[in-house]
Amino acid sequence: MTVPSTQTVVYEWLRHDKKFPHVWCPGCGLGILLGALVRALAASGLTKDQVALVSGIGCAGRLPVYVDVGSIHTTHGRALTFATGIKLSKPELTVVVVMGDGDAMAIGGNHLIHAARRNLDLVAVVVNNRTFGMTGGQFSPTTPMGAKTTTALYGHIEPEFDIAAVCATAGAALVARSTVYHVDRLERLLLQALQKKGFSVVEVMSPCYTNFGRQNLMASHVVMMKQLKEQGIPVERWQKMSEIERRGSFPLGVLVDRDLPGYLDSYREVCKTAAKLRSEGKI
Ligand SMILES: Cc1ncc(C[n+]2csc(CCOP(=O)(O)OP(=O)(O)O)c2C)c(N)n1
Ligand code: SF4
Repeated sequence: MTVPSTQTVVYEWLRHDKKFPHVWCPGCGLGILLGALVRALAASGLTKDQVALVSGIGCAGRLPVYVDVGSIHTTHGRALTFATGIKLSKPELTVVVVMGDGDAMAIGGNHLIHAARRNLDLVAVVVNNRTFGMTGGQFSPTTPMGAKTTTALYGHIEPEFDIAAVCATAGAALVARSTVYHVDRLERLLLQALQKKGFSVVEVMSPCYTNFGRQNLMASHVVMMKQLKEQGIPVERWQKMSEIERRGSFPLGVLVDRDLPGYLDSYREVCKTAAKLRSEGKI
């Protein structure tokens, strides 16, 4: 397959003449994710009318606004419920859901684990900047213990959720992780998720200097990017490391890839059975 040039992708896939400049802070990782996502969409061979983008509320939730496909910017924590409805009524669409860690794991945590359990054929992109970025840097379920936030001035006292591990345990078909520093890997993983049948989760570690880095006395967004570069270890290498060596780092790449029965197939069977019984006057 020919990979289109970046310029072609930008002109074809972004609402470049309508929605820009974007709202994100300088140094935010969301622009890098946006670039990687549209390049992966272009490389997937899908046309724009075959894709739907869904998001909740938050800085990450703004992302679909910039992409020139059918998109819906819904309510905080409920993006997966809208995406489920879209997929059930239009199964031919590739439905991509973009959420922040607060959106996906706090208010929307319930929906995330059940979407994974059902193995709905959706792509969930969870941007983990370890904080509630849009609302000013409150702690989220992925804020590391000890970190300072506007709601944990003396250091956060809760342990953090591992998004990828939660989704893997809940039953997702594909679970992958990258950072916005590792952009080539991110693009490849997004493409793999787009092509996977079943519930695919891509966790994207991304810096929020404005509302997380500054509170934790990091000198700049560049320092945060360097930290992501060092913390993200390819999973093949990470598996060979000892517990001590793993401290402070996380694995990158495909963490789970399995074929599982999907909700859509079972749902179609139920619809067929119901239609048959109705036509026979049995219900
Ligand atoms: C039902 C509801 N509760 C709370 C809010 C306020 N709110 C808007 S964005 C947000 C947090 C966003 O954090 P996250 O999902 O991590 O995304 P980020 O902004 O960091 O990308 C919250 C709490 C809301 N809009 N709706
Ligand atoms: S507040 Fe944080 S997450 Fe939101 S745009 Fe700024 S840097 Fe990005």
